[in-house]
Amino acid sequence: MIEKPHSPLVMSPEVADAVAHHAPVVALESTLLSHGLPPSRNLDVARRLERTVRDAGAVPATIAVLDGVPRVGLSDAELERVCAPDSGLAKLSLRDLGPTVALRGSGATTVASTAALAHAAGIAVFATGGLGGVHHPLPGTNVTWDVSADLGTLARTAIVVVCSGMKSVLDIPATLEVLETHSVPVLGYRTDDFPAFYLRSSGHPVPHRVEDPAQAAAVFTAHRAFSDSGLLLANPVPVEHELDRATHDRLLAEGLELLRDREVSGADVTPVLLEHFHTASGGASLDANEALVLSNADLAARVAVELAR
Ligand code: PSU
Ligand code: MN
Repeated sequence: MIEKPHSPLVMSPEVADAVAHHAPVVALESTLLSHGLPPSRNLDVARRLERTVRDAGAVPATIAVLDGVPRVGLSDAELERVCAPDSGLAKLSLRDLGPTVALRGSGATTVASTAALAHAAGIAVFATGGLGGVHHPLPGTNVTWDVSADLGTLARTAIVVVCSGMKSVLDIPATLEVLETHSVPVLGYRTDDFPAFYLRSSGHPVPHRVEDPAQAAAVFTAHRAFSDSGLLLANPVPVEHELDRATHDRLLAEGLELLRDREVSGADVTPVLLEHFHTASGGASLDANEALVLSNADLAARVAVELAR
């Protein structure tokens, strides 16, 4: 029998101390920094995310793999490295962690790999922008196998993921069905509609709604008595930063065409699409993306504070 090896993850002293004392901690992912935002803005957003978590009373733990070491909590120099235009960091899903550690590589972590590392470190709350999900089938086919590992990971990782739904490029009803199949509770934060990242509503209802961080924390605590799965807390983009629907629909149609023309597939789909939105919207989608991740970091910190009571 092969024994399960000791986890190679390394926590920053501040995060290790907070976890040891059951103080509130919020995990933050690095793919949205390195692959989701332009290098002109990502470092500023990274620092503001950490400040937002602190201002709400929790300790931020940004996660990435650097030189073969999964790091939970980054120094400012490490944050700069993740955000550098020439970082050359790979986008690491959960399946890439083992190879990257063993082969001494580096990379940014997605929702799947961040959730797994955060949970292994003893962190219960994680903030991101948008969850990965089920893609639409390619033209001429009626089935897709492009289903984000974010879903499978949430199905078996006890963590609260605060996000603004998923990008409208995905098949949202199909993604909600997969979450149901895996018994992942989906909570709308002060909304009855599941959000669609740049837009406050996807047109699909959420099964449950909560009004404040204490209710979200109470739901997670109750859920854990029955299941080891995660929980999705869906927080719509702040009203004043929502994209105009017509602009959104135009950018999405163009983006899908671009994916087809350039034959983009797999892990490159999300970064290519986000970049198209950011350049073609004259920065409006960038403002929306920043505003929603900051709002999610704030809410995640408040939920972490409630869980730590
Ligand atoms: N939220 C953002 N920007 C991003 C992401 C989330 O605001 O770039 C990333 C997350 O890391 C998520 C990934 O896991 O997009 C989804 O990638 P894929 O569709 O390849 O599973
Ligand atoms: Mn995919």
